[in-house]
Amino acid sequence: MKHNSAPLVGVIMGSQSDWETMHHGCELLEKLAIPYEARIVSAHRTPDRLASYAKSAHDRGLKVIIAGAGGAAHLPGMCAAWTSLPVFGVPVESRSLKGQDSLLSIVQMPAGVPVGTLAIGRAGAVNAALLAASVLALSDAELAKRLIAYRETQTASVAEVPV
Ligand code: RP5
Repeated sequence: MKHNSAPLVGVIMGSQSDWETMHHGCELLEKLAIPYEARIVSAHRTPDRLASYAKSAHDRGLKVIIAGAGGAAHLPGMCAAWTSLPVFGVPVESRSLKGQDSLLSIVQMPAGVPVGTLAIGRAGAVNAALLAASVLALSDAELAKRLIAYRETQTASVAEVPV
């Protein structure tokens, strides 16, 4: 992690294989100078690690959790079951069902335990980071400026004429 300050965003994923997707969000958090941590936490293979991560997240100073998983993607939902911090879920594209299984596993939470579900794959990872930034920017004026600048740069980078 490039930032020395305590992490504000926890980026968790079910497997090392999810990093290929989740690193896109982490790169954006770094670009916006948001302190974060990235951890492998599996709802199925390391359930105790998940419980302890989610239950301690608030007291450790995290403000937002981004959880990415594929297939039977229970990580975001089970994380949300253990914490009342905002949880954004990123459906990782699975080999067999192209991430539709991941999406449906994450999005259909029962009323009372919310997960903000993003798009499948890289777009979801990037937008989860941007949503985390928006949440943090509500109480951080400097970050709000960086977020606006990011959007302005993005707008300016779109050519009018295709080549
Ligand atoms: C899920 O199973 C992970 O989130 C990952 O997307 C998927 C496959 O995991 P690996 O078999 O690649 O470790 O738990």
